[in-house]
Amino acid sequence: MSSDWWKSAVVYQIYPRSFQDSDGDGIGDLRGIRQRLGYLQALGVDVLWLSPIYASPHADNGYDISDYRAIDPAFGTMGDFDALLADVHARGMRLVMDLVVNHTSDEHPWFLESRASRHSAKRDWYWWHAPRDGYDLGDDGAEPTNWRSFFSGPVWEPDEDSGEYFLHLFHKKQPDLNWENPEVRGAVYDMMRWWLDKGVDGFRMDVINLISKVLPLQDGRPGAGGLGDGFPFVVCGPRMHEYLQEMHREVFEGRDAQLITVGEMPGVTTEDALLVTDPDRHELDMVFQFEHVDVDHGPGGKFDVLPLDLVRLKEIMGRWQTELGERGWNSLYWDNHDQPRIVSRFGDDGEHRARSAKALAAVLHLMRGTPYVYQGEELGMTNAGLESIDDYRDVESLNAYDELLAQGWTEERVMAGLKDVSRDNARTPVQWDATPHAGFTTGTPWLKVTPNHTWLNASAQVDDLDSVWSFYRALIAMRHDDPVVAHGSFEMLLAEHPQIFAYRRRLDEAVLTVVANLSGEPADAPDEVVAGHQVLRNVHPVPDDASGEGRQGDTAVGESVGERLVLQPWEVRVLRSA
Ligand code: TEU
Repeated sequence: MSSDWWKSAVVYQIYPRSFQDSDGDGIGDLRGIRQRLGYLQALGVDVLWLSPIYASPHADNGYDISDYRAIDPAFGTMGDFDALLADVHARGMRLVMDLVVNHTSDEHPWFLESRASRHSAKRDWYWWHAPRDGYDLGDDGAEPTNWRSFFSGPVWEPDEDSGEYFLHLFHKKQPDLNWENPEVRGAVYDMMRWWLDKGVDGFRMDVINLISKVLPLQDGRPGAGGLGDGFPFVVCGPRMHEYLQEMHREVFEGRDAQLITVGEMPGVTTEDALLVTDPDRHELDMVFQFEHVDVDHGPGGKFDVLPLDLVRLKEIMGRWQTELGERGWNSLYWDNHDQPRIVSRFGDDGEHRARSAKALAAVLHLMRGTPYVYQGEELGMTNAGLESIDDYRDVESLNAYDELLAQGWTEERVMAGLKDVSRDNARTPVQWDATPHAGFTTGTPWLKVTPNHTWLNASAQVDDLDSVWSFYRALIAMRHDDPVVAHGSFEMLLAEHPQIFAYRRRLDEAVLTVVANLSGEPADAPDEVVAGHQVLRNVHPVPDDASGEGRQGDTAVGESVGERLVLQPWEVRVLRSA
């Protein structure tokens, strides 16, 4: 096994709460995941990443952890976990844990002890600060800095008992750990070794680029609602690389060849990502950057949604390909549990749902980097279409609803924003079949199942060679089987074309060309992009067209392509030569 095996691997993200329920309580669980391993193996994915399954009060669906070494009862027991890990390994796949160590739950014993008194031995494990000079605790403007939390409101929460504030970049039930304190780092590394000793195969590290803060803490530029922007003082802070290198030494050294590590890094630049992923620097294998999914954020923030600017999207994705180049390594993703569904976002979830899902999948999967498939993406699952605020569950959405109304947005505008980009769009239960709760649960699902599950579901797709699922399976197989996909160089084509996303990969003599029409109108592809034989396409050739190949599956091979190509709406072709 080479030490960069993950360059030809595909990761599948499971959001356990919404994947498969086995006991009828409406919440997915570990036994449910075990029941579906055959499905995942058939899809061909190599690695499973589980969103957090640790003990948690679930203020943020498990991203608020109260015990890093226990399984939350909603998901099962440690026995269930051990059985799952053994089953995953027996099927030749690997299992990656979510590591959430920028913050803990406020119910974690570390925080309880820290909070107990100003003189607690663990006081310095979190960020405690007195009110601003001249102010009393709880006064307007008394917070130590003016920063806005990712989940609305100030990042500082007053603690009456000790008369100080604690820092939480996310929810007030997610206090930030103080990584400046070496005891904190030691405790985290110890916990990580404990999981690796159990046999897990790596970590996806939640907001790991926020662990080093610029000192002293200082006010940010004021924005909407009177709060300031703390982002510049917490993103990729001064000690981040030092911490990641220390973590590597303390936790991964000697066993990193078998592992996969990916850092979630909002706001990361290509320069920092290159430093993190340069193998000689011993930090992480890859990072999740956000630029390509922030492309539709308007001046009013993520709920102020802009139409897709394809040229800009290509500029971003092409730049990440080029800048990480041969030295660094990209993670490739459209969907995750924080993002709306890609087919509803950049595709067409109406008439051309399947075709646009396939085109977007091909564009992503054949780039240089490790692709991540988020549960249901392989079916072309759509946004949730929730109509009432009462149907939403996500804390970010619920807080934003209150905040934006208070800022003067109309109810209609807020609800439209949530419908487009709420995190709940990705969190609806996986659509396994056409039965009442989509085969997800026999009870009442914690979040509504999307009504289109009656026809959009796994059981309708797995045996259909033309399905979105089969197309994903073909793309995953290409990464395994064709070295140009895993290792080839990248060159963007037609950068300024307003409809077509096209690029070329090269390895030795092999040339792979991807040309996709990411629009609902036909598009003319210039001759320069048309070369080689077709290895994948998402549109049926008509029986008597020039190719003479007749009707065949979307995974058609060997069709030769003429001089000039008019791509149908959302058509993608993948061509290969040598
Ligand atoms: O997300 C971090 C992050 O910066 C964003 O994705 C954020 O959740 C939101 O979408 C901003 O609009 C990670 C986890 O993936 C997310 O689920 C957690 O809520 C968050 O960290 C806190 O742990």
